[in-house]
Amino acid sequence: MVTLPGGDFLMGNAGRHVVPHDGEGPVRHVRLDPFSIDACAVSNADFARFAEATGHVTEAERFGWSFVFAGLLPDDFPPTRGVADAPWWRQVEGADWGHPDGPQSDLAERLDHPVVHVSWHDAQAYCAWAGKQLPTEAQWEYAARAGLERKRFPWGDELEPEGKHLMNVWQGAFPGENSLGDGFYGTCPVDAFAPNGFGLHNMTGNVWEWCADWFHPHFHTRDTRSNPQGPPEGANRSTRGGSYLCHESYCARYTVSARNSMTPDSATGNTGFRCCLPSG
Ligand SMILES: [Cu+2]
Repeated sequence: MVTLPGGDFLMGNAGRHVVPHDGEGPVRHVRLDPFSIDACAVSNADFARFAEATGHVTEAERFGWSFVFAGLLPDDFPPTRGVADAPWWRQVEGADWGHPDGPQSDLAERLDHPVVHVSWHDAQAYCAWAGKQLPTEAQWEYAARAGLERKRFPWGDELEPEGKHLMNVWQGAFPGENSLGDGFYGTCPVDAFAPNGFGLHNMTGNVWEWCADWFHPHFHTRDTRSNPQGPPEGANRSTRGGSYLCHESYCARYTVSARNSMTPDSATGNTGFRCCLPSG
C-alpha cells in the first residue's frame, strides 16, 4: 500500500469532456484525511488466497452467470443472451472470477491480472478479510490525480503523450476491431503500465474499480467537502476509472473524474477493485 497525505484537492470536472448526466462536475475543493491505498488492483492471485482462506462464494458463482465481453468468447461459443442497448455484453453461464471469459477459460495466464466478475458485496467481503475497506469516490479520485490539478488522466491531459500508451483501453473501432495499440485486448497485469505520481498503477483503464459510495449524480453538490462519503442510501454503488473497453467513440469514461455505477450484486468481466485504509 501507499500512504497518501490527503489535504485539499480539486475534485470533479466541468470541461468539455464530461458526460453530463454522470455528475462529474462541478469542480470543487474537497479535503481528505491521510489514508493508504493499494498500489494495484486486487489480483486473481490475491482473490484466490481470500477464497481459499474463507470459502467465499461470489455472487456470480451463486447466480451461475456473469457478463462477458463478446470479443473474449471463442468463435464457436454457444448462443448467449445480450444486453439490449449494449449487445457486446453477453450473459455467459459459468463465467465467474475463476473463469473470466466463460467456463472454457481459467486463470493460468492471468494470476497477476485484476480479479473480475466480483460484485460490490464480494469486494466488501474481501476488504473485511484483509482488514481494509473500499476507497470513497473522493479518496479514489484524489489517488488517481496524484497531485496534478484539473488534469484528465493520472499523468496529464494527453491520451497518448508522444504516442505512448499509458493505460489499457480500446484502440480501433469499438466493438468490432481492437488494434491492440496498448498491447492488450482484455485485462492486463495489475502493474502493466507505469505508476502515477503517487506510485499507483492502472488507476484508469484495465478495469472499473468499485468504490464505497452509493452513487448519485448530484448528491455531492450538497455533501460535506471534508471526507465526503456519498449519499446515505441508493440503488447503485459507484465505480471509477474505466476499463479495457473504454474508447472516445462510445464511452470516454477512462479519466480521473469519470463516474459510473452498478447495483451492488452486479458483476462484469471489466470490474474489479482495490482496497484502502485510513492512516494513523
Ligand atoms: Cu468506458
